Amino acid sequence: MPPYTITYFPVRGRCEAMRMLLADQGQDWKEDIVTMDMWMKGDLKASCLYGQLPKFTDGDLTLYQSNAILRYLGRKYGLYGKDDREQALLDVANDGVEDLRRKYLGLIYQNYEEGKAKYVKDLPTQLKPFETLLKQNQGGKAFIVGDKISFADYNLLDLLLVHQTLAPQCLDDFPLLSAYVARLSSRPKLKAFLASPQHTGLPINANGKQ
Ligand code: GTS
Repeated sequence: MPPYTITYFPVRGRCEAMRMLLADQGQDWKEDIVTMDMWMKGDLKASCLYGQLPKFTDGDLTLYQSNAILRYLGRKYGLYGKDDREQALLDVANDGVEDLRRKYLGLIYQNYEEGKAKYVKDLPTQLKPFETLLKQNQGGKAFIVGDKISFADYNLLDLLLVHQTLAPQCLDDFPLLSAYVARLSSRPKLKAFLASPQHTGLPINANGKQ
């Protein structure tokens, strides 16, 4: 039995970055899939700390909050920078990913039809900071921070992949981000995961919009 269980709805959503991290680090995990019917019964929601999923367990440790889970796995597998300075820069990057993820989720779940055109038009402004961060680290040839992959890289990669689904050309004017997506996606274990039914068989979002 793998030590980890991800309890979540049958979507990639806020869990795909942690799945990518685990797969790339050669770890197994169990999926505890919660359908909307199960969720609507209310018992599980009532038992969750913030009334929301994902829930993540590592043996007898239960965690909520997708970014806290990513950071936990980052610490556990040495994917959280080599010193205080790198950790701080990783937090800067990951908080930026969270900000854009919230905007993306707002579009998907609240404003897709009316808001998509403007969202896509404004996307270069939202993506530019990540191109800047990459450039600041070894001219963009490496990871978002430092010379080792981090929890924030998996989170950023997922965010960029979902945006490429939303707007396939969105990285065309960002050569460093384009190369970064290609480079990370071709890491052997990550590549195998991204091609597997575990990834391809799940919708990105729960309402069918992407
Ligand atoms: N800050 C939380 C995190 O990062 O884990 C947000 C979690 C969240 O919004 N969960 C949603 C949920 O449980 C599902 S999803 O948006 O992540 O897909 N919704 C059901 C509910 O009853 O609130």
